[in-house]
Amino acid sequence: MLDAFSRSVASADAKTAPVGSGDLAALRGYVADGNKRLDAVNAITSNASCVVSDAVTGMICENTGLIQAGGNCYPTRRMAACLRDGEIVLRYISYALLAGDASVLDDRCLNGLKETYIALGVPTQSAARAVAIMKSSAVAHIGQTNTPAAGGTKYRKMESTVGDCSALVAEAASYFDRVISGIA
Ligand SMILES: CCC1=C(C)/C(=C/C2=NC(=C\c3[nH]c(/C=C4\NC(=O)[C@H](C)[C@H]4CC)c(C)c3CCC(=O)O)/C(CCC(=O)O)=C2C)NC1=O
Repeated sequence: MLDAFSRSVASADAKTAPVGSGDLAALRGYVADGNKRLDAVNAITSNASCVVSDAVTGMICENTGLIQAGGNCYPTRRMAACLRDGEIVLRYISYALLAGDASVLDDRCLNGLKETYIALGVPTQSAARAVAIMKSSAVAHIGQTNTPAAGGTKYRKMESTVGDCSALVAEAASYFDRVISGIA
């Protein structure tokens, strides 16, 4: 499990080299944008249960067979496991975003997850769809592109300094894409 700093050290050491100027420049950016990064993590963690339940609901709306006999969100024991898995995935994505590195997500969450799903009969395309919906809402919360029209009565605007957070939005999106390609 690495973060942006230990990743640079590990890759320099693997080449028996000093930490390179490119790595140092990237780390300078990581430090300079540290408060933005914390706001981005907070945008996900403060809205986690809403993001997860909305995504699982959306996945089921598109495929109601999931909550009928034989569906993998039926009965309630499986529905609870599904919601829990959504929370787990989002939590590991928030760790990766905080660390600026995907290894915690890879090692502790994705490693073996697809195989587990296949063994249990969890439909991986549906799971990937739920993660894709989580991606849309998490990215909207980080980039503050959510609107009252889209959010309805649940609309929430996070208090944070307004500025360019496109790089963090793209980085967060990449972790969701990593989960999708890891399980689908
Ligand atoms: C370390 C991190 C970690 C992960 C990632 C994890 C996932 C995980 N999800 C599981 C089950 C499950 N996961 C789901 C999830 C879903 N079913 C659907 O139809 C949807 C597509 C989807 C929700 C989006 C379900 C329903 C089960 C229970 C399946 C069963 O027992 O038949 C199981 C089997 C054991 C259990 O039921 O608890 C594991 C290990 N556990 C962990 O500790």
